[in-house]
Amino acid sequence: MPRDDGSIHLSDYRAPAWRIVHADLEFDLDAGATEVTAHLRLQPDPEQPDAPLRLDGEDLQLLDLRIDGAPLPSDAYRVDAAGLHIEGLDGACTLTSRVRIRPIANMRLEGLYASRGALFTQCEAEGFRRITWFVDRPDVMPTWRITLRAERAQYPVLLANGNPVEAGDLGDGRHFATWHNPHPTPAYLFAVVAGDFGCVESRLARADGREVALAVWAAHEDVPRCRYALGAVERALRWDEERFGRVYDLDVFNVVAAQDFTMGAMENKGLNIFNARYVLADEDTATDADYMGIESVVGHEYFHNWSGNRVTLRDWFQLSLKEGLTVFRDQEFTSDLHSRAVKRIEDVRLLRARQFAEDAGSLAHPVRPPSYREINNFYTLTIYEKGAEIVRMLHTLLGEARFRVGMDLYFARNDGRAATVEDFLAAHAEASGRDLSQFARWYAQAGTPHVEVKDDFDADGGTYTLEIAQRTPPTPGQPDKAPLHLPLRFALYDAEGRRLKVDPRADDGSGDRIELTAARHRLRFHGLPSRPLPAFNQGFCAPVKLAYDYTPSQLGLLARCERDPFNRWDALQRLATGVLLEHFTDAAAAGAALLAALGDLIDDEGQDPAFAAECLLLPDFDTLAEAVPSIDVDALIGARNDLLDRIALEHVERLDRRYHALAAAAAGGLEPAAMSARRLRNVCLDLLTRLDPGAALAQAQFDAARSMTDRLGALRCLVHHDAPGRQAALDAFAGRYATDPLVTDKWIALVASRPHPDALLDVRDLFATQLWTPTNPNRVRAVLGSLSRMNPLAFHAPGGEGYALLAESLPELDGINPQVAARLLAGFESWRRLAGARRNRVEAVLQGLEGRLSSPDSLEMLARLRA
Ligand code: 0A1
Ligand code: ZN
Repeated sequence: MPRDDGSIHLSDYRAPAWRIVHADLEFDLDAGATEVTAHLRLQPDPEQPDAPLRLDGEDLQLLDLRIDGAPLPSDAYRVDAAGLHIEGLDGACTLTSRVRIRPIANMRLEGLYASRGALFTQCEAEGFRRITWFVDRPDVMPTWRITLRAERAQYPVLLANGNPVEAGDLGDGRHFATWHNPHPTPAYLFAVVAGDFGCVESRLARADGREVALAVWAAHEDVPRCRYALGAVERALRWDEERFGRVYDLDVFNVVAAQDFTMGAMENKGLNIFNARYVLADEDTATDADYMGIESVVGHEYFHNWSGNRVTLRDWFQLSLKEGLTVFRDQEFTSDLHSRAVKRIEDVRLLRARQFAEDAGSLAHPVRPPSYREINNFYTLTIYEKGAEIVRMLHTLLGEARFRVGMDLYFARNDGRAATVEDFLAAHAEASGRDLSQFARWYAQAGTPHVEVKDDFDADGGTYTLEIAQRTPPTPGQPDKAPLHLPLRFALYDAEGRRLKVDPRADDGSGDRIELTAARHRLRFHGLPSRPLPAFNQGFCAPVKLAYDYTPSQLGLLARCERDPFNRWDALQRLATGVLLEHFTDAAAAGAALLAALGDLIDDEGQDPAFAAECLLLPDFDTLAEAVPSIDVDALIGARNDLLDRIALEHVERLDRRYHALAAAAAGGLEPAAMSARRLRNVCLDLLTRLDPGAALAQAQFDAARSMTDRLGALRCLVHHDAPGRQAALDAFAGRYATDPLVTDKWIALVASRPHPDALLDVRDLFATQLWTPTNPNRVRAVLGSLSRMNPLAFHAPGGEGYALLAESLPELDGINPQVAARLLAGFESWRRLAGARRNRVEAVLQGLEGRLSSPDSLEMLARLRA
């Protein structure tokens, strides 16, 4: 229950006074007015015998209310803003309610809503209460029977959770379908879909010998683009059986693509609903990155069937219990199927650019927040990505075999239950015999830990000492932090880059890894012939900022000799960051070391081209902004551009040679070698276009492109480097894909992220066209998300025009879809560290929003930003 100020606290948790053991729902579907009849079998908690029944409901028109079939007189219940209250019930009973809802008027895309002539639901986190009266919390888990009735012509396909039971004709052009979900499932996983869809389908034998029918549904014209997603479901199902021993538990698994969807996708039991951008793909419309994204999101939602659905959450404070764990599982899925090194680099890039910024800004919160006002605001990078890093650390601490035993125990013990972070840690502690009580602090403490390493070498005795200190900075509401339990891998190299065998007598080193638990640790190694070169945090096994005073030449050596590919990449990122932020005393030597290392990589045909591409990409603006105490926008953007120009100038011939040499490999299809080649080729093209005002190469690639990766890569170069052919290419692209909203989003995102002050004018122009559809979250993100997150130059325009542009649109968007508006507001999360007048300008803009936003989502965000 919320406190008087509207906040909800973990420490206030109480078990539900009434449980719903079975829900039997009937829907008479119609976009204008849908009637929902709910028969709920209710059971009181014996420990709270006199508690009244309270049901959640929002925007419901109540038509009828009965207990055990008898109408409830109007003085026997009360409806207020908090819900429907019924007092005086003396025990288990069946409550039947009938309500009317209006899907067509539902712009928030929560509950039952209409999209392109079809009907969809979205119930996580608290959308089910917009469908019918219910105890809408994750620890209430009935089994379900769902009957859908609708006009056959408009809604020939009727899908719901669970297995299909019965379907038939009702006369008068109407038909019905009944579904049964035998697994105890909370309301946030409820789903129905009705519409005119086609599908691709296949059947797979499950590991337990039973068969499952898989289907991916979409609007008829999009069905040919569903094949790849179906293959991804098949791969995910097999992988979860093999790697985690998790077997699917229904006869069917359905995925449906929706063009209007707020988030990426939703793991409803047996009926996943996806944002169309994570389903639809073919060579003409999807980039390689889109394909990878689809496979990963399909995996993520599928894996939730165990981590989230079979074992669900006791309350929303435990959100990372399902999300962090499931991100870890989807990361492992991608790593097992593709390049582990490249996947790790991509994930750490995201973590550093976005999660570290979140953890250092006004919106910082622990992976398990102690309180919230609007849970929708906590679907964050901290809950998802940092949550996954915590699970990854556990995996590192325990090792794959013991981790798997712990996971098996967790699933076995909590199957059909609503679990907590404590249940998760208890299973791992018991299976491994490890004490995880200090490790649990990771869930409670916000902020990115800083680990600082200093060393000393005593040449006489050959003794090398590492002093390791950890510290977590203050975050809102948490001024003081305690030391965390974290694994830190390390290695020592000699001056030629040979790995040194670590002295087995090292004081508390276990060879190549230590576990930090205290604020300070000292490690000592004996018998070393000369001062070694240390390397730390291989594979980024702990999500920390690690400081060690490397020289440029040491980083150059590490970039060549480190055994761990992630750390080779990281050495170059450190070198580049040091050059960009002028950290090195010998700036010339640092620049030269970086250029030499990158030159070698461009030429190195033995290396995975995708890895080389990752090394050539400098740390992005957000990552750099996170590495400095005060954000001087112009200086960061300027330094990045200068260095990119230098790299291009220095290596123009190499880049050109490699670009052409990769052409044959890049002409392939979706095989890894072809994807890798296209990745490096497009990075080369971007650097080369910096030096070529005519952008002939980019123009040629655009004209000849056979894949979306190459077409969009070339268009990006033309647009972002202001090539003469820019407008013609944009028009050609727009014309070719005018009827495809997902591809249209891509070119809009390019326009809105063009690093030029005029991007603001272009966005304003877009607002005035039919392309601006504020009810479609993908389109809003393509325009305003790209501007605020992908275009620091225009967003941080010195006069504050970018801030104003975003802020101006928020009141209208907030009235349509509060979640979308609140997420856009988070684009201001680092405002307090902006240097110069920019900080004041954001402050003024935020102040100007006071009184103009109305949703709890946006109000909570604004309050936290301004606190
Ligand atoms: N559980 C989903 C994320 C999600 C959350 C809220 C949504 O609606 C507002 C939709 C999806 C996932 O992790 O994929
Ligand atoms: Zn998820």
